[in-house]
Amino acid sequence: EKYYSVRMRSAKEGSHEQGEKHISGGELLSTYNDIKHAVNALLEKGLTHSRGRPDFMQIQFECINDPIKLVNPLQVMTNEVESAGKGQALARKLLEQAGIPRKSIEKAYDQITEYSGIRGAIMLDIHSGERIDDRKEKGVRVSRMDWLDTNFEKWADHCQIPQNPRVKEALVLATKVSEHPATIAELCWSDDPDYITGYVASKKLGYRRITKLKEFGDEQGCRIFFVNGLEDLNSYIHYLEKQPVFVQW
Ligand code: PML
Repeated sequence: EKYYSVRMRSAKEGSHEQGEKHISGGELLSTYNDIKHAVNALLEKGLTHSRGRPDFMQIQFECINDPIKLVNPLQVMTNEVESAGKGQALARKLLEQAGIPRKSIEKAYDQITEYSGIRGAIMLDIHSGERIDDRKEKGVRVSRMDWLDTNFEKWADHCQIPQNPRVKEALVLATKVSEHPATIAELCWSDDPDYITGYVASKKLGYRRITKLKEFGDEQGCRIFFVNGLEDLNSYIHYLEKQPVFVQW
């Protein structure tokens, strides 16, 4: 069956220095008959957001010609922490366990305020700790991935994980990203001021949720992919943006 990538992004007019402010985004894969439903789901998502009311929204769909790759979801574990400080300390420890040299983790954290102003994801080399993508303020937007609701619900039931669309989306993205052999780990937390849980994910460690990685009210999000042995940056970015992936349990 033919599938379509359906994407949404919304933004708000910013101040002169800042340009527009990103509000929200969304990615779905849909059959032709379901496009109406998909567009509506993304419209709903973009209309109500804690980051504010959008002044601008774009929803688009396009057909996918490449075969869709099926991947198993990462295993999920939740770590309860008392404070953002403890959460970030745990995140660093997990990144080290995933195979990133401590020096590079420290270097990444030295730049973290700069990185958290970026809309999409950024890539850091695990040995140098330096940013290696060339996407500046925009970063990279991972796209063309989804998980069919019925299959997700069965999985959530079985693993006793609440059927939260935010967790689903983040897990789908983390699973796709971790599937590429150059990805060593991902570090992420939301730019939603009302949502403070984030995660470290890797093929080796699974999807490790951390219940507090920032304070409520903080609108700085973060999404970093730590990569190793990248032969071709463009083909890695192409995988993230274009390779269609269905998570399937
Ligand atoms: C986001 O909302 O932008 C990212 C959310 C990451 C954490 C989701 C979870 O609770 O597992």
